[in-house]
Amino acid sequence: MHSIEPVRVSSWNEWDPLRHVIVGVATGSHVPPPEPAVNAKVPEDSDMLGIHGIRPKETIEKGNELLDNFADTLRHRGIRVDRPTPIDFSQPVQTPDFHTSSQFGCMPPRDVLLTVGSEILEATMSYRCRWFEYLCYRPLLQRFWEDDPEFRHEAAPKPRLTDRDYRKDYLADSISEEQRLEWTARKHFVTTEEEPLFDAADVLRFGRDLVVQHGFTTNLKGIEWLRRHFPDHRVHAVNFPGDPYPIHIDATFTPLRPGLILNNPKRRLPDEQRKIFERNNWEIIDAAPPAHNQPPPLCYSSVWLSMNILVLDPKTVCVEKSEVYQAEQIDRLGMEVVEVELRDAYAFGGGLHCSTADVLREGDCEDYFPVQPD
Ligand code: DAV
Repeated sequence: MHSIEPVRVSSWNEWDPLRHVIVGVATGSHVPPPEPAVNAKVPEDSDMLGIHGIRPKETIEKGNELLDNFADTLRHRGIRVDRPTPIDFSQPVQTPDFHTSSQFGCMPPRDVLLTVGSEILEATMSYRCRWFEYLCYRPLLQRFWEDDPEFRHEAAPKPRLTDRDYRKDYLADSISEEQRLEWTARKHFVTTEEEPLFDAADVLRFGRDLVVQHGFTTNLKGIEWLRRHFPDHRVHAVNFPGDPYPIHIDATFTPLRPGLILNNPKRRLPDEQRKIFERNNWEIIDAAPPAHNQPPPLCYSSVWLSMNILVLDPKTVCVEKSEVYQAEQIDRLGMEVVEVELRDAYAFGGGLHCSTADVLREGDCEDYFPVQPD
């Protein structure tokens, strides 16, 4: 069922009042088979090593229950919520260039869809198992396109994802954490510069400025592609030494409101890259520690999903219910905390920010960084 009110697409940043959002679905989610980029993200001691296939039924049911409740919480606050249509993720991905025997899921729309103003851009993605994930969002995007004459539905060039896209040294059976930290600190990531690659969840929107993480899922050509695609924006590449598995910026760097950003204290933004924030009087503070020392079972993401929060407006933030330290910190910063239980859905692809994608936030494109670096 869709409501009578026509859809309008517009969102320029991560904090203006949220009016319409997509919340992901756990149905049919798979642990994908091994492939170079996925292997690089799975820790040595992970319970996901050596298994793939559809995720256990009871975990999918629980995940969907939590995602449905999250959607209801947002609706009760007057936010319109849409959901994707899962495809059959047990199907292989076969292109002229590669084959992988099954897919991933559509719980984290943030990874795939980048909303910038009246545009929603489908990311290239950089995992083979996620090549067709955009199809889950096409029913919604087609409807938005019918409704909103200003809406620009865009898709980045689909990548080839041949073996040339991935560094061979990341295929080793065993790579020490020390080695990983050394590699990631010098930006030796699993993806090469064969062709532009980016996941939408590596991008943060700050009005006229886009801040993009260079890491496993986004390469420099992907960032350059975004720069050319958004000529009216300033696009800044950032990286976060200290993260042995750098995928997606949203458990590392979390803007809360104009002038204030949480940074993962284990993955600090390098001094040189802080200048643009400092010169414009933005404060970057350490995020509170996670409440857990382990991610839940069969989860790709780290315990730092604690800071993967969803800002509803500059005074209101959704925080995962068990993340008590993160909630305390938000409270101390003078913002209202909306508790949302989602931990048992983390395994499907992330937390509160990952599992959503903006359709409409109030407000216009503003310049938050009038003083640019030299
Ligand atoms: O810390 O594992 C998770 C980000 C998911 N979108 C991490 C990053």
